[in-house]
Amino acid sequence: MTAPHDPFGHLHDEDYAGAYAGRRAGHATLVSIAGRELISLDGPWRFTPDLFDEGLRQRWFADDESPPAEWTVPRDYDSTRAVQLPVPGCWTMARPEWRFFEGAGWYARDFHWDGFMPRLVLRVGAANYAALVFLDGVFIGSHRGGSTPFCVELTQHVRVGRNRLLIQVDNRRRADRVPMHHFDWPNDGGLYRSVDLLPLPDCFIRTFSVALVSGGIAVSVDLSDAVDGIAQVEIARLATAGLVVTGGHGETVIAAVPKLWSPEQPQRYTVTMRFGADRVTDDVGFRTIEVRGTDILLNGTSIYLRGVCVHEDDAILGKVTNDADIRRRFADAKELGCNFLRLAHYPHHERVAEIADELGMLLWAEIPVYWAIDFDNSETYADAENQLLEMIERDRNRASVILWGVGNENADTDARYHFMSSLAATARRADPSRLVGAACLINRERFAIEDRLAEHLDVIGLNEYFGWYEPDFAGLRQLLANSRPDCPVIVSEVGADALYGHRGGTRELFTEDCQADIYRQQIAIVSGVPWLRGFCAWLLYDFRSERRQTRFACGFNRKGLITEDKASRKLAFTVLADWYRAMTE
Ligand code: GCB
Repeated sequence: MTAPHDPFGHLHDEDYAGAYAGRRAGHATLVSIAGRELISLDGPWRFTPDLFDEGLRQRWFADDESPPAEWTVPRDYDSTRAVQLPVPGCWTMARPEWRFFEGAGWYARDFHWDGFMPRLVLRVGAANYAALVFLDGVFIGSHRGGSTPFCVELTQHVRVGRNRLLIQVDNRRRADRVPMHHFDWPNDGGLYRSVDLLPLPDCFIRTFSVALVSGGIAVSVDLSDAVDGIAQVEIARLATAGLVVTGGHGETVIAAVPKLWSPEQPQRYTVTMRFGADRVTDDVGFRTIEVRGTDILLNGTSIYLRGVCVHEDDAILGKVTNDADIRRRFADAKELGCNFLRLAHYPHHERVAEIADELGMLLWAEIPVYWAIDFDNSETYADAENQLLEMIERDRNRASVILWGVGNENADTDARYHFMSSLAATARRADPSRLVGAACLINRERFAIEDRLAEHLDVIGLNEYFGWYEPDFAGLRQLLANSRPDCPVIVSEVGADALYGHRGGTRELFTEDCQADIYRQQIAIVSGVPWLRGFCAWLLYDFRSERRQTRFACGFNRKGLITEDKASRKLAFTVLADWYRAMTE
């Protein structure tokens, strides 16, 4: 005899989440969308906030959608009555009462599938922070990491006709996450990048890469299944080749001499890869990036990185961005005289690197190994490494990306050393064609740019706030005099807060005058230091930060050179623009 159903069982079940910890999507399940026909699931979804995790405790995802008149037991969830929210979107920006909601949110929508292709994959552009996917009541897969895409295959469960998709997104800040619970940007929740279906043939191209190496262009392909065959590669106007695929993987070097991509001449070639019934295509630039001694060489020529950092933040849309917003970002950076952007502090939208390829801008892309990550925790490491590999997998064909950043301002402990040197080794193994860097802290005892991690990096990032957090510039002079780096150093952050329109003396904190003067003094001290190969202002736009609550900040980090509405430039913008312009004259 089976035990009668206990309607109160879920109230006492604290292991309710265990069943959904597996089937984890990650870098190995990511499918390239380059040039593919996608079925967009963007638009209105039905949203229900779930502060107490009732959705998992009570298995909301298993409910049918019968009308209340047909319910036989009471329910706490009715997706047909939920609030309509746009995807991409952040629930934190949708309603004032959800602004600080940190918990689970359920997104639901139907889609129609007519079965015109044998396989179907769901791709989520980004869900902050963790996600669980359910199709018609069946748990399909999970993901963690708030800024990288993931794919789960629906083929086994999708029906021809109507299907109901539920995605639970959980944005709780936690000590073991990446980033952990303490960071200097907003914690938006939601499906804030596009969600798509990928109709695919029986065997499909999962990923492919193309990169300039000595001797030609290295091409590789990975298929969905461990089959043998020949993939065809075409680099328009340059070369075609057959690629022998064994066990689902193929790689070769094609002898070819492409015109090089650079910020001045962002030359790209259309690369097409075919295998069986599948085809992907992408516009790819070819360039080399390397370090020699303390120099950075782009296409063999020494380059100084005239940079600015930027967050992916909008005072109205939150973490959501779009082409117009991205293009404005690049237009502002170009007017500042930049050839380089640091994408702080997590992977930005994939369109950023695509548009940077098109417009000619160099990028530093990083994962949120930020401040005091749980460096001793192997699960945290696995999460960070997966985010790194997903970012590399997504953007590996982007010429604009020259550096993978593996962390920011992490105290030099043994645990951090092991954690981050492993990340650096992983980045190098996964992608030998780019530089690896991190924004480091300085050795405060010897007051020098020294970090044990440096031996694993190509470039040291130096975050320094002399003039602001450390008012005396003598410290900066001393630091530079004490340091003998044997690899290039980039000032990866420098700046000061200023409220737009607040004017005063050059020592009056939070005035535009003070911010501008700090840049003037910084420039006078750092210019001419031979091993400093770049300067990255913190940062292009003011951004939301609940850590900042003075009368000047009002919930914003005001170190932008431009206001949070991306409209008004502060005095410091011109100071930096003049310096960058003088460098190129
Ligand atoms: C830093 C952090 C950055 C902060 C910035 C600040 O060093 O890397 O994320 O926002 O300082 O404004 O204090």
